Amino acid sequence: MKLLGTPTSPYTRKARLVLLEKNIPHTYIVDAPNESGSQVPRVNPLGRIPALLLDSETCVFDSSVIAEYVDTLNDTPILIPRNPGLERMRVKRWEALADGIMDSAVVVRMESVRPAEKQEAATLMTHNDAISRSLDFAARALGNRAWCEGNSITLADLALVSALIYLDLRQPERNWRGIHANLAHWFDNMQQRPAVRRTLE
Ligand SMILES: N[C@@H](CCC(=O)N[C@@H](CS)C(=O)NCC(=O)O)C(=O)O
Repeated sequence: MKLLGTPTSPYTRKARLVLLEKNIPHTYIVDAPNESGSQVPRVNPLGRIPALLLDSETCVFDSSVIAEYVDTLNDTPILIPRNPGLERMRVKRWEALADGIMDSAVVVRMESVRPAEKQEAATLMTHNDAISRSLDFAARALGNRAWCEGNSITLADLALVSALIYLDLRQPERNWRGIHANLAHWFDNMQQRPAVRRTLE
C-alpha cells in the first residue's frame, strides 16, 4: 500500500505513525495536493492528505479512517481497543482532541500567512483559545501516566504527539512545555520512539 502525504501535515504524521508502529509494509510518497501534478485529487475526491492507496487501488481517507482500518491489519500492538465501550471511546476521544488541535492550528496558520490587514483577530483568538483549552484538558487527563490511555501505547498517544509536533512547527512561541510539564515529559519519551523519529527525518 502507498501513503500519500507531506512531512508537515499532522494528519499524515498520525497515519504514518500508525503504519510504522504496527510495522505494516508500505511506501510513503510525498505528494502535496496543492502542487500541480499531484495525484491526490485523483485518488481522494476531497483533495486532502493523508490518502492511503491499498494495493487494489482502493483509496482510504481520512486519517481517522486510515487509523481504524490499519489497526485491524494486525494486533501488534492494538492501537484502538476492539470492544465498544468506554475504553474505546476514550481513545477515540483523544484522537478527536488531537485532531481538533490540528484543525485549529491549521486555521491559525492559514490566517496568519494572510496580509496583516486581512487577518481576523477574532478567528485567531477563537482557535488559539481552543488549542489552549485542549492542551489543559490533555495535561489533566494524562496526569503523570506514561500513556494517554491504559497501560500501553494507543492511537491516543500517536494522535497527540502528531498535534504537538505540528504546534512546535507552526507556533514555536507557544510555551506549552512551560505550562504543562507533564505533557513535556511524556512528549520527550514519545520522541525517543523509532517510529516518531522516522517521521521527523
Ligand atoms: N480530517 C482530515 C484532514 C486532512 C487535511 O486537512 N489535510 C490537509 C493537510 S494538513 C490537506 O490535505 N489540505 C489540502 C492542501 O494542503 O492543499 C484528516 O484527518 O485526514
